[in-house]
Amino acid sequence: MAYENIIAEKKGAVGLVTLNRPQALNALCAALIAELEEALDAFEADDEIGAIVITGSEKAFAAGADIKEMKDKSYMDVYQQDFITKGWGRLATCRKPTIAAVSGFALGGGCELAMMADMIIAADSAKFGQPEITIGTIPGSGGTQRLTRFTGKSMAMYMCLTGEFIDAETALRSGLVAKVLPAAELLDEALRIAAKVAGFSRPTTMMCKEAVNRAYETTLAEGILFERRVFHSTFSTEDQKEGMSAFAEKRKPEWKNR
Ligand code: DAK
Repeated sequence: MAYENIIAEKKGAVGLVTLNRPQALNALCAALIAELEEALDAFEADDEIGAIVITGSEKAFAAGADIKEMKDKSYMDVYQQDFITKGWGRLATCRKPTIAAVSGFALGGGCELAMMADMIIAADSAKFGQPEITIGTIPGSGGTQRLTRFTGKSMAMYMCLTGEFIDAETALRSGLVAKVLPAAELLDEALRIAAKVAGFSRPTTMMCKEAVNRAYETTLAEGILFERRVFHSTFSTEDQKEGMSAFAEKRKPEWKNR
């Protein structure tokens, strides 16, 4: 798959997307988002792929939406075109498990893109921020909502109202990222985690992420009920029988993805 603003490649059962617009710190221009949507569609449709990693460069995961591309648009331009909506949420709608591996800047739309992944792992150099306030606007791709759910109100308000960045350790403490590593180890670790997830029963990983994501959409009682029903439904799969039998027989399970 040849693209201009990203690199999409397969690493075994893992689909790897590398944002690749170094001259603009991976600013998320419309062409990049269109390519990202296409690459994610392709990995979602590919039976060989069981998990997806999205990463950037060492200096920047992504420094946000492309400010130069949007600075002169009028309200009517952005409202009538539903500006930069198409493709922007694609990562959040992936059914296969996704990991954002963040090194350097993850700002504005870059931070929002990372938060659409199922988990974020970060290099110790990572800097997360929602600096839209400093350019006269507010987060537009979920920053006020997802960040608040990750970190709670105070940290989200601090980041959105001051535009100041937080470092990787603060992001870890705040629940925004799952793990922090030296930059040189980031991609290998992201690929290791993704390969591990891709090595489990595919339908079960999809059900599992659906259940976790439900926690963001519903009440506790409804979420628990949803989880219970999905848990019950795993007993209709061949892989639940295989997984539990393999445990009892002291052998490794052979997943059928059915
Ligand atoms: N857009 C365009 N170009 C950018 C950019 C950006 N966001 N960030 C960096 N660049 C470009 C710089 O202009 C510069 O280009 P040249 O001057 O060399 O041509 C090049 O990348 C290198 O940047 P710097 O020279 O500035 O590098 P520094 O190391 O000095 O500074 C920095 C790094 C990341 C601190 C700085 O570049 C910076 O502050 N960048 C802007 C960060 C920012 O404000 N991001 C938020 C943008 S607003 C929505 C979806 C998404 C969004 C909204 C709605 N919908 C779905 C509706 C998102 C909005 C945003 O993200």
